[in-house]
Amino acid sequence: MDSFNPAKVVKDAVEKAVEKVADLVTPPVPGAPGSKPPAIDPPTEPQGPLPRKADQSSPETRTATGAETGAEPRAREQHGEYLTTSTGVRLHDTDHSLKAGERGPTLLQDHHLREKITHFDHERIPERVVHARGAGVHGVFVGYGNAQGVCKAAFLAEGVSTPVFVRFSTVVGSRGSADTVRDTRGFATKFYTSEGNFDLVGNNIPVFFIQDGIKFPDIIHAAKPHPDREIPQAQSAHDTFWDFVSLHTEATHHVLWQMSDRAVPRSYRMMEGFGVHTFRLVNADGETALAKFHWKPKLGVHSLLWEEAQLISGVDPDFHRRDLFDAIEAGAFPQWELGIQVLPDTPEQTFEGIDLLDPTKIVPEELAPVQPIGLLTLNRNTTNYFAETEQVAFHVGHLPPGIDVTDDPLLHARLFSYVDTQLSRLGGPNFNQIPINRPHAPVNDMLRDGFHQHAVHSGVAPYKPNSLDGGCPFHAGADSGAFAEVAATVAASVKQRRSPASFADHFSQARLFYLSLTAVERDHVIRAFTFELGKCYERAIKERQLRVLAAVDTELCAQVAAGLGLPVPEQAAPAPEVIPSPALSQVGKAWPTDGRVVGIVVDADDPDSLNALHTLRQDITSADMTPLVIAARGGELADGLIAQRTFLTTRSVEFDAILLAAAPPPAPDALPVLDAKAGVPAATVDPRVVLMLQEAYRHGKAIGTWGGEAALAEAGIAPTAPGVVVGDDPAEVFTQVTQLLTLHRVWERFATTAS
Ligand code: HDE
Repeated sequence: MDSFNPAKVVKDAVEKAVEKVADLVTPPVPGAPGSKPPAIDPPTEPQGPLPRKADQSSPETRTATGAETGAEPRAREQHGEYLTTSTGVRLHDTDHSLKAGERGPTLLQDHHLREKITHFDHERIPERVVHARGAGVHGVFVGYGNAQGVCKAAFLAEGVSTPVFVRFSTVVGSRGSADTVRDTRGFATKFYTSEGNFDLVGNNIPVFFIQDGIKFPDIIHAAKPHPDREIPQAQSAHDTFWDFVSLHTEATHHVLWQMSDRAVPRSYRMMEGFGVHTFRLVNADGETALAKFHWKPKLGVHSLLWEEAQLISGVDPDFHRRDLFDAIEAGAFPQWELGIQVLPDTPEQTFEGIDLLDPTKIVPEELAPVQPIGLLTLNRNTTNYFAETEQVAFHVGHLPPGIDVTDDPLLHARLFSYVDTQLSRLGGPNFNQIPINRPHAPVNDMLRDGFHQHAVHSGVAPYKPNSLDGGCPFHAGADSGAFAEVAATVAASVKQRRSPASFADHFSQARLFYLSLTAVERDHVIRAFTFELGKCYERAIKERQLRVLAAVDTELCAQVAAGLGLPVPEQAAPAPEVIPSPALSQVGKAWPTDGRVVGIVVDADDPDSLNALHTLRQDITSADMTPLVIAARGGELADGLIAQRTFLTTRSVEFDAILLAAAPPPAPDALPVLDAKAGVPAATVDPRVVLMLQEAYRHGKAIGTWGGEAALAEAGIAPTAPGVVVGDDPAEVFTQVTQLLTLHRVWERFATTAS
């Protein structure tokens, strides 16, 4: 690897990309539905469509064959002042069908009615069979240039800026399921490189359930809702899932991750991403190396607590989407460094005894450091969810010259699946011509016709060899940017349905992961197993899974067994010796706080508590965080000061930290009959505020106050408790709370049971 200076390389290119959005007027609180607030009276004057919001973008206006059109991005949006049919004929009425008289039957000749209803009937396309629930945004990737020694891909060259589209997702749930369920998250990136699209279709967990793609339908059928009743939705806490994984022990390492905090991220912005498989990199001299891809979030890796995740599923099922869109709208652009672990391309394809073709194994960072090779900045929201996020089609076979696949059997099944699935999902073979999928490199294929063909191909000879079209298109040589498969040796072998013996180790890395966690994180794993198995009906399945846990760690097994009220099974063989990898723990480091949400509780009737708020809100916004004022009632509380939340509408789980400007007395609606949350006993302070503080405290969140000590007292929180800041000056209190936020949670508050 060449030496490099990320700060220097990125400075120009990212600032240049971000400059493009400098005209963004950051609204005080993100989330406005449109670019202009509506008037109360219905509009009467015809006008063209309003401009889109400043934070929004859409795919570049490329042709279906990748050429620049020079057209404005809005050229693809609807335009004109009047309602038309889909063929541009103006309409004078879309509210009444054409009938034989006011009270008569509807006429078959009403072609506008038929067009409108027929189109509506076909608005839905099949949701993704896995990863149906997702959120996509636009961004830019800038290469540091230091990877060129091992990889010739042009987008990794120093300072090269490449547009990207990223889609985050959950795996198990349907398109309308909640965001904060316990699940693996997808992290799929489409790089529109000058050499064609590169799709890095990864997850936020570095290992997978299965070693061979032929088992994918089995694990997914087991994880999806039971086929008879179609429940539970978006959950692994049910019998079929645990039935499968307890029998199929190669899933154990992934299951350990899924029962850890990684499976309930605080935000998409705070997740790592992993390519999972080992890829093969090629440099300009044709030399090869093996590599694993990592995305490292600049904000660190942080998670929700399980209770928070459950509450949020009800309070705000769109929590992760909203968080991503709001952060981008507020200008707190999330960033990740792309990193690679570079490993020698030896004939055995192992590293330090780890089989690199086994996707249930990691290479600990302590053995092979992750070297940053570029920076991803997500800076634009989508303009239309369906056109962009629903229609984006990733494929692990979209590879630029310089990046090739290895013989990982999981990867090979994926190379088949991703095109195949688009044929039914996107309705035909031309899905790469949909705007969000169009490459930014010239397309000169000989694929022709098919449903929804957008290209208008010229010539008469879409075959090779030909002379009628002048022999075009020509093959490219490696020196003219062709993708050429690495001539890797395939050992002469016997055709068989078998895995190598090295794939048989199912427990050592599961144990390595568990032992790499801090005590509080291990506790969360224990509770997650107890919760999920506790939701299973069949005792035999729980007992079988306990046997698997015994092979991972006796303490883990014993604690889960105790929670389930079941006997602790004998350990069949001594637990494998492993060396923990501290890099796998999330706890203990300080990180930036951009995009965090700070709730400020005020007394709407106490002008003193409102005075300092204008400056405080400004301070919070300047720190790239979002302040939300919480009061007994909505609307304007003082001059220009709006309450974004009320005690009725909010819950502690919306906030990363809570500031108390007062101890507001019970509001008129503080009655359980009007708001069930008001059932918390309280005397002088609104019970919803007391509940909010108790939850925030229990969830290890920072709490700061100047003037709200009485509320702390009613919530039973000592002013000297860890992570509680009491002062006179709001700015000073906020500064200290920010310090606490850098650690994500006040970890001292958690008593642990794991050793
Ligand atoms: Fe996928 N996967 N997958 N997968 N996957 C899909 O493709 C599949 C696997 C991943 O935001 C599908 O377009 C098979 C591993 C992500 O649009 C489908 C196997 C990893 C996304 C498919 C795997 C992933 C998908 C469904 C076993 C992490 C969402 C719709 C061999 C490295 C992409 C679609 C998006 C989506 C098949 C295993 C990640 C059916 C057969 C391992 C992030 O083609």
